[in-house]
Amino acid sequence: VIQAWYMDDSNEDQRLPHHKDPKEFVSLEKLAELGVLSWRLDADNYETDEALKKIRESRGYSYMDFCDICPEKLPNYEEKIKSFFEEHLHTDEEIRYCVAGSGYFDVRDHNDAWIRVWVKKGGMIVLPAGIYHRFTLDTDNYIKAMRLFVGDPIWTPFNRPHDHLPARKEYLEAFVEKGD
Ligand code: KMT
Ligand code: NI
Repeated sequence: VIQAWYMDDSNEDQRLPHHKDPKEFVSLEKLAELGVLSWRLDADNYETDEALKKIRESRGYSYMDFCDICPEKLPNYEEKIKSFFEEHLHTDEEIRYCVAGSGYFDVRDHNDAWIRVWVKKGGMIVLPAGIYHRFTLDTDNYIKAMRLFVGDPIWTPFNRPHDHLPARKEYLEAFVEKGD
């Protein structure tokens, strides 16, 4: 339910997979080194799922809502789709649990290369505070994601460059090896 790979650098439709030729996959362990955490959960039973409950309790994810991304349900759809795909960071974790559909969360690696993380039904990911990233739907054009947060949510995106923010500095100190 979660696969990741390095992206090519073509300017084709953002909803296409953008694999390199040959394909270059990225392991979940490598993602974890960048601070990107992931789980596989039972999306048909999220209301009663003990595994989800444990993650929420241990990480303090008290807030929860859903984001349904389709033209009928998301106000200002076209505008939002565009802004999700602007490279940005947040001052807090971005936590998304895909309960239906699928989408691409692109994250920058240590060398500023794009890694495309394909999250499908049952996949949950945490992007750490301060990582540069962006989001797009894939060609299926639909995702329903649970959004989690520690306390009152702050969704503000800071478009790149925002390197002076404490969250950015702390991210680099925590997850980018010295001298890399
Ligand atoms: C974000 O912050 O990029 C989003 O909320 C995208 C939609 S969540 C699948
Ligand atoms: Ni974001």
